[in-house]
Amino acid sequence: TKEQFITQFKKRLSEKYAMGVEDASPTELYNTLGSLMHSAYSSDRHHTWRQYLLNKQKQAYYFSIEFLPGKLMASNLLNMDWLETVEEGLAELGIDLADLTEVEQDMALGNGGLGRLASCFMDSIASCGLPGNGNGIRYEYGLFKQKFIDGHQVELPDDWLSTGNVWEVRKDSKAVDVCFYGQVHLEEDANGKLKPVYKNQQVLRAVPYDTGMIGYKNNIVNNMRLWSVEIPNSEESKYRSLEERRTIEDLTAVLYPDDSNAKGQMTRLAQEYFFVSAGIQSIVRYYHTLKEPIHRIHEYVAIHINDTHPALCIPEFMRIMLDEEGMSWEEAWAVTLKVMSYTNHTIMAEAMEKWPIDMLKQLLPRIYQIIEEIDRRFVEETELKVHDRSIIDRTRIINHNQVHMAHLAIIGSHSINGVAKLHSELLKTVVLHDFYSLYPARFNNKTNGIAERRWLQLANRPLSSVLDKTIGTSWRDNPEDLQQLLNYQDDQKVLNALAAAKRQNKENLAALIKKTQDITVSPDAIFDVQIKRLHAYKRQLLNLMHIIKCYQDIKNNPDSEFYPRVFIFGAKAAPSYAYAKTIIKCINETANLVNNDPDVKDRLKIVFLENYNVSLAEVIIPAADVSEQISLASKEASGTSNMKLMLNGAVTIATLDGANIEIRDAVGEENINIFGITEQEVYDYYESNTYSAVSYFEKDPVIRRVLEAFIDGTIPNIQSEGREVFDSLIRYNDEFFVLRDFESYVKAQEKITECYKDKRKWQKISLINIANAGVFSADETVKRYADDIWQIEPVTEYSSKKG
Ligand code: H2P
Repeated sequence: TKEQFITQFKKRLSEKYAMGVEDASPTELYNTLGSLMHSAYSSDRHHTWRQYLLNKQKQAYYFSIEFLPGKLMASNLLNMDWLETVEEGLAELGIDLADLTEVEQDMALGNGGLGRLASCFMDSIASCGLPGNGNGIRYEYGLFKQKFIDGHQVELPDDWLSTGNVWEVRKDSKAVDVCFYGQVHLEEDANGKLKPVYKNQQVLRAVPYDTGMIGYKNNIVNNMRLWSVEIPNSEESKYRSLEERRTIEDLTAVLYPDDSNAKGQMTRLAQEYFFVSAGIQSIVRYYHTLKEPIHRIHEYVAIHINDTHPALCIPEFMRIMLDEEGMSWEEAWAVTLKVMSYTNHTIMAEAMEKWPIDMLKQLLPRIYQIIEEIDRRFVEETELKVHDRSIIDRTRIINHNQVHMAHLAIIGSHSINGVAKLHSELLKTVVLHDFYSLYPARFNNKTNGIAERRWLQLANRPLSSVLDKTIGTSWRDNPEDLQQLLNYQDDQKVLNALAAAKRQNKENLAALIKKTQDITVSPDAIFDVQIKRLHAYKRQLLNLMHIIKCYQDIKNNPDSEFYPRVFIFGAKAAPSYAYAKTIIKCINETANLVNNDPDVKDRLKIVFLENYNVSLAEVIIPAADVSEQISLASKEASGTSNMKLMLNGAVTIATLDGANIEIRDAVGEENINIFGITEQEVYDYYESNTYSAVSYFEKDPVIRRVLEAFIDGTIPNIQSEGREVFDSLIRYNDEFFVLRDFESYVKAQEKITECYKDKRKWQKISLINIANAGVFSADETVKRYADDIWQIEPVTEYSSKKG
């Protein structure tokens, strides 16, 4: 109860800081609340773990190089069912919970959709009562903090642990050794079995930090285990200087070390092996406590390889089965295949990791031997199956002096899934077609989903309360119940209430924009939002070109009618991705020009919010009117901001790409704005080689005028950047068909403005989007993973067994 909470809170504050509420700072109050919550859910964590153990329940382990949970306090409170009590209790003490949650630093151990998906899955897995855990790296520094200086992106370190982390628990007793380098050869042991003998290995200690993943009001607390590197006591004397020690500690210092040089690449590869090896060792150690024979491990353990970064799970698991558990190759391979599954998240070639053989051999000699043997057997087996030998060259793991991680992941997994229907289809028909012809049964689709608790219940409380009043509260447990809102699509009272909630969120964002960027925007304007990693294929440039066109229209005809719009961007560019940084600079300089031009009369505003992250997304998304999902068809595997924005009532403008197609199917053609060429047309262009960007430049005066603004001084301070963009389109033939889609994009944008003017029509479309977003709940997605891929089952009768 509220009273109990107040008593406990004061007691804890006094014990921890010897203070009363009046004297405590927000940080001290935050830590007090965090520690109180931590003690409360730790017993559930213990019970959950015991229950899995007693039931010998099969568990899934989600291996991911990225996790992007954002802040945990509010979402933990919600899931513990403490939110209202704590809010009210604190209010009684004169404390605003929002001031405390502000204190928490975003846990940003990821850079985009991939890591955020992993965290949505953690929330959903626990909320569905499923036995599933995360396994990753505890980076000392999260994704860089983005600053804009003179319009350029500057990267500052994200020292997120500097203020402590109330959620994690260091588990020294669960540390394991991970070995690198050295030499290895195989020797026969007394039983005639070949065993590896190592020399000169570097031994490092992997220490786990566990964070409870709390299920929604179900007392289930799973685990996200993140590994940190240390020098083992036995090795201390080898690293005497601070510098030597630092090189070791660097292993888990940063996410995505700069891999433009060999040292950075080596660190990256070492990171991948580090968390894979530590994770698998701890899984196998736990398995032994079940006292089941090792050849049945697949009945108790499922390991998921999230993108290619953890693909070394396959040879590492083989190593342990062969060298430590004494299995034959055939036995070990049979269980490995049953344990492993792999998700592909992109068709962009750059993300299909390949490692030079020499590097792998040097860093991980035994693992390389195992990969060689997997490859040799794959070739041998495939030769018997296929007539066309070229297929072997295209699919084998080791080729042209490189190790292909995606090939390794596919060959060693029983399931390979894409993340939206179109994406999974393209994997089968184009990108991984050869593999599909070899292993058709392994391929399947699992369309991404989002944790609607965070993205609606927590992020958008005004809308949540309208929903409660209109359709009751069942949607909070079962997002599909949002469908009931469809009964109110012509109810002006409900439409008004939804519009008022949107207004409140827009005012909130406008205040944030004023505070952080000192730009005044009017909540009466259309808030048009594009938030995602900065990447050429995601085409922030197409958005910018449209903005420039709007600006030029206003300049040519200052008194013409122009419906006010605020274009809002949030995006980080990878530090070594020069072109993405160029686009940032161009957007920022255009913003400077447009926002300060008196002719514009505030009808057009551009806001590029610095340091886009989960917390910022939680403010932007509820306030959005328009959701920009404008990647070149075929290139965006799924997208998840598209789902979050729709859920919050934004109307989508989209190409037929990724999950946009499924959003269209859910809301109907009339309630989404589709434009641009299809994936088939994209492939036709590739095949016929007939795309000519310059012809659009020559034919279309609007395109010409917009592009000239990049190089003729119209947009100041972008002499080199403007030229670079211009050249990418005209000299290098516009890799992502921006000019091809420009005209239809502009038309779709004009349609949006017309529609927005008709308030009632817009509100109805917005309602239809909210009502149909339930199908994108990550709860449903993880249930499909659980049933089809991992074969894990929810805890049964947990509460009754508890205690
Ligand atoms: C990626 C894909 C997205 C997908 C996401 C999760 C790699 O994320 O590109 O299309 O939705 O994984 O599966 P992102 O681009 O946001 O970094």
